[in-house]
Amino acid sequence: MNRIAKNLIVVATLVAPLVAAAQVKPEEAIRARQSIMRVMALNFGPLGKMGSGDVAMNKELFQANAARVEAIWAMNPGQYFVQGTEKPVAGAKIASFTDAKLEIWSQPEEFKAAAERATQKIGVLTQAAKSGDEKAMRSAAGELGKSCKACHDDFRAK
Ligand code: ASC
Repeated sequence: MNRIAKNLIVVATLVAPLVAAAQVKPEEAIRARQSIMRVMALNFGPLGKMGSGDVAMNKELFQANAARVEAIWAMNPGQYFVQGTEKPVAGAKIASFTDAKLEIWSQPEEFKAAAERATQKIGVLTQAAKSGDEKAMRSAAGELGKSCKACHDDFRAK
């Protein structure tokens, strides 16, 4: 089987349980992933700063934001990187840009692995937040931030 066929199967497997998302229009899919990631950034931002020590630890804020990060990630932004959304939609009121790199579609296994690493780090963050152990909380936020950055470096345009 050639590489393109293989990649298509991987993409199909990724989106198989997500038929509803696959049926949204490209414009809506781009909008959906951008919206989810924007809300993700709003909630992760303070966690990253508490993790690095740039701002003082506020346990309640940390725990609230960590719970939101888990819930937002459960919206599975990856499902909106469907075929046909590699380019912005010309003339669209929304989705007039996308920072998605073509590597998302040419290296779907790597993209999926990066998403799974984030899922794993979010699991650690959730546990740390629940434990209330400040050192574990800071470390988990730092580790998640690294996985955000690594995926953005590979799959998001600068
Ligand atoms: C954020 C944000 C990102 C990541 C990344 C982590 O808050 O908007 O893209 O964290 O900067 O290194």
